[in-house]
Amino acid sequence: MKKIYTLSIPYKHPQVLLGMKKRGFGAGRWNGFGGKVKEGETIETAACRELKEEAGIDVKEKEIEKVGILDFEIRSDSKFLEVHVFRVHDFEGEPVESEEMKPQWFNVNEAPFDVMWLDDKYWFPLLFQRKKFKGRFLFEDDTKLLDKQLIEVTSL
Ligand code: 6OG
Repeated sequence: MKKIYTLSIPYKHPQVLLGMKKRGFGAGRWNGFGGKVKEGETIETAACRELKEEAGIDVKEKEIEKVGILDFEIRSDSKFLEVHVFRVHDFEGEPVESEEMKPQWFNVNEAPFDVMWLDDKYWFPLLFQRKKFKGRFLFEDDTKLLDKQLIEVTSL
C-alpha cells in the first residue's frame, strides 16, 4: 500500500538546512525533515509537526510551499511512498538536535549529495532554482537506483 509522507527543506539562500538521520529508514544520510502523514492530519499540518519534532523549529503553514511530489518504490522492501516536498521559507527558533535528526546548515553549492539518498542530486537543484517538479524513482534497495523520471511542472 502506498503511504503519504512529507519532506520539508528550510532554504534561505545561499543556505539549506538538512538533518542527519540518526535512526530508522534512511539512517546515516542527510535529508530534509519529515515523516508519515497521520490519520486526520492535512499534509501541511503533518509537515509543520515533523519540522517541530525533528528540528525543533516552529513553522507556520503559510511559510511552507509545496514544490514537489515524488513517488518512490523500493523493490527489496515492497515499499511504496508518495512524498510531498515542501520548501520552508521562514521559521522561528534555533534548530536543535532531536533523537531522530541532527540539523546542520549547508551552502547550496556544498550539499552533501554523496551522503544523501540517490534521488536527491536530481531534484534538489530544482528546489534551489525555485522550480516545481514531479518524479518517480525506482530503487532495488537503498543503495541501487534502477530507474528515474523527473519533470518540471508549473503547478502541483
Ligand atoms: P520516517 O521513516 O522518518 O520518514 N524519504 C526519502 N527522502 C529522499 N530524499 N529519498 C527517498 O528515497 C526517501 N524515502 C523516504 C520521507 C522518512 C522520511 O524520509 C523521506 C520522510 O521525510 C527513497 O517517518
